[in-house]
Amino acid sequence: MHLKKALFTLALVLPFAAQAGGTTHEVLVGQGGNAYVPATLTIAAGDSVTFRQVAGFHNVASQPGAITAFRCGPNGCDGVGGGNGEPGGGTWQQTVTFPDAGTANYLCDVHGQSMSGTIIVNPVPVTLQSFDID
Ligand SMILES: [Cu+2]
Repeated sequence: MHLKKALFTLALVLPFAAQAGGTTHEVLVGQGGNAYVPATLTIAAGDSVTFRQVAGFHNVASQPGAITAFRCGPNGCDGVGGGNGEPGGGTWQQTVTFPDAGTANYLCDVHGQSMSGTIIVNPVPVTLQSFDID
């Protein structure tokens, strides 16, 4: 009976762990000049980031070693539905999901290192609230 209770508790807890990710965050592109705001954003694995250009002529391009590779602009993202991540003007937004924990540094292909940002992806904590096996 105690084993059954433990299995039941696990079944209740795991769905909550799976739902811990999935939040969508926002980075403003070109806010206040050639900048990303916030320049450093910390999220959880499974979360997404919407890059939303408000002014200027930019894109977002992950750098080598990024935990998730992406290159996005007004025409979409490289390798996604025929889009491409070339820089452009006007207002646009693209959303990137980060399934794995790690770090993704990115910059603007037009402005280089003077316009760069970092996404820090934390692992999703798994907490077992009750565990009881005899
Ligand atoms: Cu730029």
